[in-house]
Amino acid sequence: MPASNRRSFLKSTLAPAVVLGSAPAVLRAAEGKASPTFIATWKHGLPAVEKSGKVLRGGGSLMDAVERGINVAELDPEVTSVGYGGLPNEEGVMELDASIMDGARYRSGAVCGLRNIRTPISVARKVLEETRHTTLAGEGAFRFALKMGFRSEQLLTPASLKRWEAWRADPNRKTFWPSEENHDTIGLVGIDGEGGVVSGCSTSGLAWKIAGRVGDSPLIGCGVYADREAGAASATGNGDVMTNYCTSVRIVDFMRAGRSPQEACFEMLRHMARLEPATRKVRMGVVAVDMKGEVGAAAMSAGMKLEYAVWRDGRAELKLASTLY
Ligand code: SD4
Repeated sequence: MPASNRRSFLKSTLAPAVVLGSAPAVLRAAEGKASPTFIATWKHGLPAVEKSGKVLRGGGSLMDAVERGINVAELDPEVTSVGYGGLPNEEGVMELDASIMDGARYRSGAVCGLRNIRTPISVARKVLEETRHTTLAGEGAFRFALKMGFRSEQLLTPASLKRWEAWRADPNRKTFWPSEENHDTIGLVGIDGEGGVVSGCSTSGLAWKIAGRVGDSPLIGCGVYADREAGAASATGNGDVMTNYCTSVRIVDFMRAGRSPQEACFEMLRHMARLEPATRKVRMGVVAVDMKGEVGAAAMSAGMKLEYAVWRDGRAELKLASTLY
């Protein structure tokens, strides 16, 4: 049956479902298409995926949807690990990392150590769209952002400044000489059901990090990866550890080999724990989506309590990821 006839046949046989508002998903499934799906890390992922869903439904592209979803967390001063209102490095300066990968085109854009710009994911996207580079860092990334029309703004809120001052004043404060644990990046991955797949990530990095430190979030294959043949993944947690395992690309490769997103997330964490048992105690979590719109999320240890948000068919919900240990 030609596709157009098939569509009208399905529409007529599924008429009651149309009334209930669930027909689009049913129709898509019957036509072998996945429903657009977004999954994002942490509680702040919930308003982010809601925004992504709205943008896609409003006619935006998948790249628009992922970027603008992440912008919600970046611009929220209450989210102290991403964009405006994040926690600074040990010198009291905010240095932001972000990346976005379009798995349909195998193209990505990233910024590292970006200062004074509230929406680093949007700058990362500009790197992808407007240049032939993949990654810009530090001062050059900032000047590029200005050329692209972004405004130079203060990133510290009075609350984040106060927290930095309290940390500095504490003679027993923990530092990254050599190790400290804190976290909470936004990683947001999605498919549009039309073959598009995107992974994006944005963070202020680990609080009180050494100036100039770059985490896993802006590194393609680590913080993000997307591949139209398999799906997409993103990571959150201790980037100094996760970078060594190229977390996201490995999850995508596990999906390519036939694992479900959930199995692929666990397989990745198991792989790390087997190679280096000490990683079992490290805070890290991962999320993934495959091209069918199945999702997965997992954290290494029960101590992490990784919440994640899923958007599908116009509904978003917050869930708690399963843990390996
Ligand atoms: C980093 N992975 O800079 C980031 C921090 C993070 O959840 O994800 N926190 O290492």
